[in-house]
Amino acid sequence: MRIIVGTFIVCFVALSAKAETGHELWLRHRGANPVKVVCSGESATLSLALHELRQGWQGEAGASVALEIRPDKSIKGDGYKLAASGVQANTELGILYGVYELLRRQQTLRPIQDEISNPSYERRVLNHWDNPDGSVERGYAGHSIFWRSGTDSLAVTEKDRALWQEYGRANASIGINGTVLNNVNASPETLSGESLIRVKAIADALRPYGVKTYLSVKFSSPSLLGGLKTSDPLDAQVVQWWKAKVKEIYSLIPDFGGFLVKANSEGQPGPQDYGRTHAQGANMMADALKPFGGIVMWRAFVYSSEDKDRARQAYSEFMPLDGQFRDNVIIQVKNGPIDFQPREPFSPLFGAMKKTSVMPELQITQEYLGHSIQLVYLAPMWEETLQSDTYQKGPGSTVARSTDGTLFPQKYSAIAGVANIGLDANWCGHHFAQANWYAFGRLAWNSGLTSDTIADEWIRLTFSPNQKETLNALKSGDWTKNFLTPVKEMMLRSREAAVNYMMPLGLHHIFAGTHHYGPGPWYAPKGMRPDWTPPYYHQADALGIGFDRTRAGSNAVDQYREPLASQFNDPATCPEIYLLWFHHLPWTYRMKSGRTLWDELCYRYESGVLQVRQFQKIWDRAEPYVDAQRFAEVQSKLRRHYRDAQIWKDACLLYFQQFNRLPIPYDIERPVNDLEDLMKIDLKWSHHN
Ligand code: GCV
Repeated sequence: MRIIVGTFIVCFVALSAKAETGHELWLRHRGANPVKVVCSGESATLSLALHELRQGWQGEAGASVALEIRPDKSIKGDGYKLAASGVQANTELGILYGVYELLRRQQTLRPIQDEISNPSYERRVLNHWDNPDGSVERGYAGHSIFWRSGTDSLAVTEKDRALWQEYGRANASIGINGTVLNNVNASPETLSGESLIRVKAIADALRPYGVKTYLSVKFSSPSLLGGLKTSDPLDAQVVQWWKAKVKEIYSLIPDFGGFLVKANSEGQPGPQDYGRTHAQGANMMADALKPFGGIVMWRAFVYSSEDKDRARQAYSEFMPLDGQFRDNVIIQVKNGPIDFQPREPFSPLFGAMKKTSVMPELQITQEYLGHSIQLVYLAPMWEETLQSDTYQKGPGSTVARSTDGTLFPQKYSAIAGVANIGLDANWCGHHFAQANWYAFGRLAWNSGLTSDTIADEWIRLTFSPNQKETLNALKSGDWTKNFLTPVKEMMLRSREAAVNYMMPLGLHHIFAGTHHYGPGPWYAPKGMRPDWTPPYYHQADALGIGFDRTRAGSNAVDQYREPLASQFNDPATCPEIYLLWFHHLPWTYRMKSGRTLWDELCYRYESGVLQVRQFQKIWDRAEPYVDAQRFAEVQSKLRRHYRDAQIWKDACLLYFQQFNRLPIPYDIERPVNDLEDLMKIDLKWSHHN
């Protein structure tokens, strides 16, 4: 009889968990205790802080909390001082951030001690690659939350405003304080008068949350929108056009953040079209923005088809310009030298540009990491980049310290993340992709946080049971043991698993063309630029595989500071995770494991696939602790994730085997697909989502 009763209770707990769409993100309502709040001031932002406290207070019922704006030199920018009795800050926004941290501590059952928290980066900015028609470049979560097509596309509705407020709140809760509303492949129409009215409405909705708006601009806007004969940055009329446009923007949005620019990159116009440098182009815009406090985030994502190694190009083009940029220009550099691959060494520009402000650009949207189909937690990848040592000012010159103003004087410090947000009910397409938005914000605030800590917090906030339902489960440690620990383990292993089943040991860019979802190591349509085809990157032939970037090859290694350059140059000292990034090696090359390179590749592909299989088991065991809707949605995605990981392994091993004609080690599971079939299917569209 006892057993029957016990079973009944477990089922009841699981079934009673209310279905959740995921729309509430990590900010789920959980019923609050009454709290008395004393606040030293009144404003829209402070009202939000008060409201959040009253809605979310999980501390002692009837406790008093003081929110106090009082100058304190040890608090920087919008940082805050936290105590059990309240929050102190220099700014209103600091108070709001402190309140979110206070509530987060309560919800994640972590102690509140007297402490100061200051942001690592001053500007923590999302980049939306959203187009004016509402489509999102590399977006996998539905249409844009800012733009739409149709005749009344620019009309602002109450529904729009409500959604933008929810978006502002989510960002504020993790410290994000800026957003670029449109694609870096920008349309000139973004700067039209009608479009700016909509930008103003968005800025108004986001302002109380401390989220500033920025716009991506097309360099040739003076000609395309303004009707001028040229967009030459040194032309007086062009200079005047930008000044007038900037003035118009600030008359509508007095706290506008500034411009993001993709210039002379992938067909976008830029100053080089007029024989000018990136510095001349960026400075012209910076001068227009300066009187209003605006900045220019100028991207270093440039490469041409002529250079023999794409990985070298941003450095070659930007290093000679170091020191030539205005102090309100920040060079925005992708984490790696190529393009957001599952694994890249850090970009050699970090720490190398010493007289110019530099900011990292991370990609939250999973363009190269399984879209919103695969469960891949990206914080370990970002942690890897931010903590990489550039050695540019001696040991300990990490990418984080080289960009946050610690090592080099920067008037502004910033970090950008390409957003994974759309109109899908759960915002990000995959419930676990929300963790990547969350992790970006948390790392931008504190680049020293570990991916483990962030995952722990996120799981607790996103999945912990509602108070009434399973408080007992939480107290008994049951939830921690059976849900938190295994799910966190799955998240922490997921990025390495993806590297393994997609492109281990430093392989990169071997995706099927255009959509970058499935494998396509063979993809090389006639006449296509070689650097847009995978064979350019893997260089497989009968003898070996990998891109030779050593001193005997393209010499990309010498863009790194010693001791890294020599370390990367020698296969014996090059970390194996980057081996085929820097070296072309024989298939029989002996790895540290004792295996040949070919055998090691086979093992890596196999281990990636097996890990995803494990993820399925972990998730299925978690069923009693998750509401039915989110459980089923994640379960279904994991099934496809596994199938697609298997396809990655089969496609890559069978394709590379054509060159080396070596057997796949016999203790490895045999491929279950034929190469000729795999070469015909388009993985992205061959399944239902
Ligand atoms: C917005 C890659 C992506 C493009 C993207 C580009 C960029 O090439 O595939 O979609 O364009 O990077 O970052 O500018």
